[in-house]
Amino acid sequence: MELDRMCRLLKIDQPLPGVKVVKTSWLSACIKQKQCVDSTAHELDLSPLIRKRKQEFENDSEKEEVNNGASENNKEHKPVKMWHSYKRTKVEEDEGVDPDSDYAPSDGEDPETVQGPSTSSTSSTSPEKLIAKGQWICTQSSKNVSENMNEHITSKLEEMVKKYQSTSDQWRAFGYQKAIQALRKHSKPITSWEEARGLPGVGARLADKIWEIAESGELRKLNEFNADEDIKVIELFTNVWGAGAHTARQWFQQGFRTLDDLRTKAKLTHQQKIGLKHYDDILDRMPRTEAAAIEQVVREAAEFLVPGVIVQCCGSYRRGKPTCGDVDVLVTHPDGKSHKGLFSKLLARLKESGFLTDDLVSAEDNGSQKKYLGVCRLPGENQKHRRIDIIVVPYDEYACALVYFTGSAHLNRSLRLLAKKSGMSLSEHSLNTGVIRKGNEKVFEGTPLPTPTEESVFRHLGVPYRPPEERDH
Ligand code: DCP
Ligand code: CA
Repeated sequence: MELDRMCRLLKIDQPLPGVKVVKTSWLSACIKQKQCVDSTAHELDLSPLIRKRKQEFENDSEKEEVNNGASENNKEHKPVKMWHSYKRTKVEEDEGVDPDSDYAPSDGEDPETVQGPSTSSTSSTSPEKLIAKGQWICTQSSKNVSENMNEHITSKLEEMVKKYQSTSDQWRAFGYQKAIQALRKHSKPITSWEEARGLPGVGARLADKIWEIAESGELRKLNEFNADEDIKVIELFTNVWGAGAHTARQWFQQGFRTLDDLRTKAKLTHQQKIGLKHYDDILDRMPRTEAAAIEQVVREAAEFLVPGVIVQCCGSYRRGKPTCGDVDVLVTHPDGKSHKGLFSKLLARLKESGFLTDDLVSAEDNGSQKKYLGVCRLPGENQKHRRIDIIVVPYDEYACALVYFTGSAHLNRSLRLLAKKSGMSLSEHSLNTGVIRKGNEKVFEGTPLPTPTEESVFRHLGVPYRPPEERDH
C-alpha cells in the first residue's frame, strides 16, 4: 500500500510516533501459530513518508518566510538539535516525527530552513535584492508589528499547539502555528467561516475551529483536552527539565501519575532529578530585576578573576522583556585572550560561593565557545532557584554570539535564512561569505567577515540595525 494512502485511510497526517504499522501477513502468521508473533519481518517501512513530510514541512517554512515575512513564531515549538537543544524539556531525543532530528548540530543554520535542492543558484543574490523581493522579519522592528485583532482566537489555538506538542504531534502543532501567524497578520477580527478559510495555510477543518471560537468563544476540542486527565499528566511530566514528550509518555505508560511517583519510582537521569527538585521554580518566569541581579553576581566574580572582562545578560532580558524564563550570560574579554581558562575558574568561584546550586550540563564545547547550563540562587532569604546559562566566547566571535543569544529565536531564523540565500552563513561564531552548498551540505564553509560589532553583522546582511528591544519578534 502507498504510505500516503495509508495515512488517508487511517485519517492521520503522518505516521504516529512509536506506532508500528504491519502488513496483514503478521495477523495471518499470528493466527496460524496461535500466538502473538514478532512483528519485525512484517513491519512497513515508514521512513520514506516521514522524510517526505519533513521535506514538506521545511519547504512550507521557507516559503512562509520568503512570501510572508513570517516563519515560526513560537520558539518552544522547535526541538532544534543544536547546542541550544539543552533548553527546558528538549534534552532528550524525541522520535522520528521530530522535523529537525537528523540535522547536524551547531553549524548555525536553522534546520527548519535548510532545503533539499541545491541553493547554489541563489548564492549570488545579494541580500539587498532578496530584501527588496519579499518581506523579511529581520528587516522589521518588532515594535511595528500591528496589534493582533484575533487574540481571542490565537490564544486558544496556542493552547492547542502546546497540547499537540506534548503529545508529540508536531505536524498538527505546526499546522496550528501557521494558522496563528495568518490570524495575527489579519488586519481585522474574523467574522465568517469563509474569511477564516481564506487565510493562508487554513484548511476547512482549521476554519471550523477558528469559526467555532469566533462564534462561541470556546473550542470544544480544547475543553476536551483540558478535561483529559491523561493529557494533563503528560503535560505535567513534559515540564520536567530534561524530559520531552517521549519520556513523558513512557512514564505515563509505566503507570506514573504524579511528580511524587516520578520522584519515588521512576528511573531518572541526573538532569531530570534536578528538573524535579526545582520543578516549580524552573517553570516560573523571573522579574527582569532578578535577572539583572544574577548578571551582576556573575560580573563581579568574573571581574575579580580577570579585570576588564565583559559580562552581558542576553536573551529576553536584553530585549527588554519584563520577565525572563532563564538567564543567558555571555562572557568575553576585549584583549582577545584573557577569556581562555576563565570558564572553569568562574564556575568554580560561583559554586564555592553557593550561587550555582546544581549543574545540568557542566561544560559543553562548541568550537571555541564554552557553555554551562545549571541552576543558581541569589543570596538571601526566600530566593528561588533559577535556570542559568553561562557562555564564554573569544572576543572575535562576540558580536555574532551577542546577536545569536539576544535573539529572538524567530529573528535568528530569519537572519540565517537571509544569510543562506545570499551565499553567506550566520552562526553564533561568525558570518561567513562565499559559502558553497550542494543541497543541504556545505561543500565550502566560506570565509568569516570581520564582525567587530552587532551593527557590522546587520550591515553585512543588508539589514537595518535594530536595538535589542526591537528584536522581540
Ligand atoms: N535561541 C535560538 N533558537 C532556539 C533557542 C534559542 O536562536 N531554538 C537563541 C535566541 C534566544 C536565545 O538563544 O533569544 C536565548 O534562548 P532562550 O530559550 O533563553 O530564549 P529567550 O531568552 O528569548 O526567552 P526566555 O525568557 O523564555 O528565556
Ligand atoms: Ca533566556
